[in-house]
Amino acid sequence: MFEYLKIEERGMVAIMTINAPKSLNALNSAILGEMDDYLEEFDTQRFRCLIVTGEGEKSFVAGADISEMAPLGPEQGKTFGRRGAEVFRKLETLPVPVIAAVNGFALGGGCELAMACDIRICSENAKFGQPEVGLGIIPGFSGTVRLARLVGMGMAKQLIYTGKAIKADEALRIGLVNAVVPQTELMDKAMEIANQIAANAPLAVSAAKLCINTEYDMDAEEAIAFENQAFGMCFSTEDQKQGMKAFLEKGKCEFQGK
Ligand code: CO8
Repeated sequence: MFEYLKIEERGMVAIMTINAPKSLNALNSAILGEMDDYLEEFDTQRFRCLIVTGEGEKSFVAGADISEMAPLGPEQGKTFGRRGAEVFRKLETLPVPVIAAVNGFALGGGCELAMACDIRICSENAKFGQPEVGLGIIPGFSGTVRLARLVGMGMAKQLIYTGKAIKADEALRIGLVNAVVPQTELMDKAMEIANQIAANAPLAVSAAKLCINTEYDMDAEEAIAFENQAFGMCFSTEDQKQGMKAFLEKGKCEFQGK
């Protein structure tokens, strides 16, 4: 059982809610530790998608815990940053897709958490930003790495250097989120996408995630070869046989993940 995480299971979809609304779900070491434990034990056979959200209607995650960071020295700061970065990397490399359902503030470490997810959707009241330089630090949970990759170098630099937050519609415009919906529809929308993913062949979805993540850092030749390897692997699965058979027989396939 967790103190700061609420875990819900809806069919083949798991929902992880960060539950520290008094501090707007700010991430302290304890929360990061629980997230790490949860991801370490995550059952990728049973679940085909994970949704990450924050408790309440005000905040997804309002950053790393400033009260915990305030007294840190350089080595401790580095350790804290590494802790968050490692947990977020686990999310990014989880074999199943992760959807961030951003239900309010996604600032600092909250924006970085959302960016470690595969897909981001948000409510109309969401606000995104990297306000760290206003606190004398830089984004330390891989925000300088992922923001530029998602929205381009120019916009990433503006957001990080100014520390100014942007609203949901602007986040949509620059490609930081995939969709904006009313707060009351946020989880339904997240579940809709999650169920669409869950209906597909899980080994293929997982291979696609691995390919997209890995090939990003490769040159074109290497990336094409990597994809080809994974493509070949798909033909060793039962899902490929059943999926194509069902298509040819005009039926529907219930993928087994084999
Ligand atoms: N850390 C700790 N406590 C927080 C945080 C936070 N990031 N955000 C909010 N809280 C607390 C407030 O202190 C307040 O507590 P209390 O009730 O005890 O006074 C409570 O949550 C409610 O917050 P507010 O009263 O401030 O609510 P408002 O609606 O007035 O404002 C804001 C909401 C605008 C979100 C405001 O709370 C805010 O600006 N929060 C801080 C946002 C921020 O700067 N986030 C970035 C933090 S730095 C970071 O994330 C770095 C990540 C990389 C770390 C690298 C490691 C070295």
